Amino acid sequence: MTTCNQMTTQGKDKTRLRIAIQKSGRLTEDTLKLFRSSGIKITSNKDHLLSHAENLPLDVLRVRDDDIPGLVMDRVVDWGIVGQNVLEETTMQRDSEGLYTGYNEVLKLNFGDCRLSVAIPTEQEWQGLSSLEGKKIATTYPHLLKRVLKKNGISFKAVLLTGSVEVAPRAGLADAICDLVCTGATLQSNGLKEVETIFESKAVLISRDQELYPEKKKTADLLIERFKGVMSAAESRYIMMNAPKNRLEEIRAILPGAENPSIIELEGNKERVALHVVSREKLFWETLEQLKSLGATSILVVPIEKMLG
Ligand code: PRT
Ligand code: ZN
Repeated sequence: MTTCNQMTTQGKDKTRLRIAIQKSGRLTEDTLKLFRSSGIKITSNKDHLLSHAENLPLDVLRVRDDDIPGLVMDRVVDWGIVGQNVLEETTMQRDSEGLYTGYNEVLKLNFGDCRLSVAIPTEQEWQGLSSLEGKKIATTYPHLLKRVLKKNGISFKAVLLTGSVEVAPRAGLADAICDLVCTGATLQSNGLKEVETIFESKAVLISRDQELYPEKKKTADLLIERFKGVMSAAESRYIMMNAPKNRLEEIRAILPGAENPSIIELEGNKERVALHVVSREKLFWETLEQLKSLGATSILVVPIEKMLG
């Protein structure tokens, strides 16, 4: 186990980039997957607060997600990966306490998507935010909720809960809730309906509001490029097909986000060519069916593992 002393010493390290990630929760698996895909090998004892990358000057601090914005703002770590919901709420909380709230957003990541919404019991009527006037609302995000309701001139009483917010109305603790929603299944199974989204969120990579030492900056720049490469590869596909020469224009027009394709002659066939292309957008079945109707055959769509440049 890492001691506080060790941590302080590491904090003064001018060469190893230090990043805080969620120890165990909804962001953990995707964060570790992003690291793996970016070639970061970390010693994987998840019970240790601090792990070291084996192949890069990078240290990973595993903490509760709520602590991540503060660690970045207090400059204990260089980088953090956290949901925008927690980041925004913590910023407002720290502001109210007069604490420093500086940070930079480095990258929006392609996971952790959710929304903060108001939900009320299914049988109740909803006439817009004014229905919340004077009501008790259970939430983990009192500042985000207050910001929106204040803007709309609505007063309410926040009931602060850090877990199981969705049971509050049934337990008689609140009239409504304001909680994170992804699929909506949790609300539904608790007899609640989503009535208003007040904040959209995804995971972001943030950095401390201070120039990094040159060696750390080198690691940071390298990782930013790799993270971008991993994310754009995740969306991209390599598409191959044989196509009639006289329909090439139409075929190119329906391929989403495709750069200049390679057109390759087919041995013994003057009317048809092989077409290879990287598409940087999501490809739907409908597009493949359209390609087929334009005479394309042997259509192959292959995922891309890594992409640079
Ligand atoms: O222990 P620690 O404090 O680190 O974790 P935590 O329990 O506070 O957070 P965790 O792991 O639940 O979520 C971490 C982050 O993931 C959140 O701050 C969001 O940025 C993001 N995220 C994305 C979500 C969800 N989707 C989500 N669906 N966080 C929570 N939920 C919960 C929500 O609170 C509700 O209970 O999932 C339930 C709703 O899900 P659906 O799919 O039924 O709508
Ligand atoms: Zn948390």
